[in-house]
Amino acid sequence: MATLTYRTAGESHGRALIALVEGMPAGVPIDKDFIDNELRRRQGGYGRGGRQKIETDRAEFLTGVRMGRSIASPITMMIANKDNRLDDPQATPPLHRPRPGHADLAGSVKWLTTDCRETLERASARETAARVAAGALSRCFLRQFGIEVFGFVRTVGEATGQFDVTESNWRELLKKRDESEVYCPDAAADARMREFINEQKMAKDTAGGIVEAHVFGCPVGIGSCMTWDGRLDSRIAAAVVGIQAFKGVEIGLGFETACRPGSKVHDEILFDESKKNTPALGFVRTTNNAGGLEGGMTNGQPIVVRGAMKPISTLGKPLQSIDLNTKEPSEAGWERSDISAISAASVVMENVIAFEVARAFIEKFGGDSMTEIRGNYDNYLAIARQLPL
Ligand code: EPS
Repeated sequence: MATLTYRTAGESHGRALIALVEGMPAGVPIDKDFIDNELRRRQGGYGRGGRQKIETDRAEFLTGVRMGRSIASPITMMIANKDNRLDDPQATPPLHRPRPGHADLAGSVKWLTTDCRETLERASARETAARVAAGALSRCFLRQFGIEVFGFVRTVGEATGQFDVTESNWRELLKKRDESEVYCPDAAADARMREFINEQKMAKDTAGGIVEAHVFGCPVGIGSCMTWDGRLDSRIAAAVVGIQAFKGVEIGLGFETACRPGSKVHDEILFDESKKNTPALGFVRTTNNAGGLEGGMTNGQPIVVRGAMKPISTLGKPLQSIDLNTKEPSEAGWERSDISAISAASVVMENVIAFEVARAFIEKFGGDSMTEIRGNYDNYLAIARQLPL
């Protein structure tokens, strides 16, 4: 049995993006429409640039799937780039004026060139299409165990969506999110967010924001407190900050926990016999400030994660920079870009979190096929319900 992992390949204006997923057990029904819908959602949102009008992202399965099911061999998905011009020097001219905030300066020096293009092509957030494909694929697996992920935009500028997410209202909120242009289920906040993004557009500036994701249906005990990198919160944090332009991550109450006394932070434990047959095994909390993770393990409550995305670093009114060839002052370069990609970022974050949950789930209930994993999962819950043994 292999560990569930993924790698991506591809440049923003190369032939295609590739996601290679290894360790997916045999027998997972692959919902290609769901994966393509996540790719479509990633392309959407308010404040996006011209590229998304060119592309129609779809996952083409090259390997690992037979008649709609995984067969345990590595799965390769390809997302073709219509705007594919990397080998045309006229269409992709060198860029010598690094954009503050982008990978341009550090990457050019690192790879010993003054042409930022070779760095920016891979650093571009277009690569997140491949991450979304891998994450959405992992959700085909998670769904078999009733685990679902819901992501949305919480804050843009001064506007913060005013709503609580619960296990009973999230599907309703999801409908509202899908009606919102910014992917925020609070219509009033959505309007103010659009206004803020419009203001940045007029000012030739850009906008970031805060995105949030909730994972429902995890059984108690995924992840481990035994090693730092076995902790599910550490993996989720790495996956979130690993998304282009993300600068911060919070789990549950996050930074706010540092400012409160313990009695106002920790979630008191109750037992509800009527919920004994759920993946939470009947353990109930009065609050969920821990965001579903204690000791790096799921505790049966929903996992709650927030990520902070900085504003896009390609500004219509460029910031001060230098020309790498002359070291003379110069305005930063300009490339076609977005005013805001916060809506897309919410889709990326929910999918990379899903992948980490699926990876940890397979580590715990390991098996080569869905049948074997299902048996291990059911057996674990049955034994856990009988505690003390
Ligand atoms: C993106 C595609 C890119 C950018 C954006 C995200 O396309 P292009 O550079 O051809 O316009 O719009 O990338 C960045 C924000 C970035 O900093 O590189 C996409 O598909 O998400």
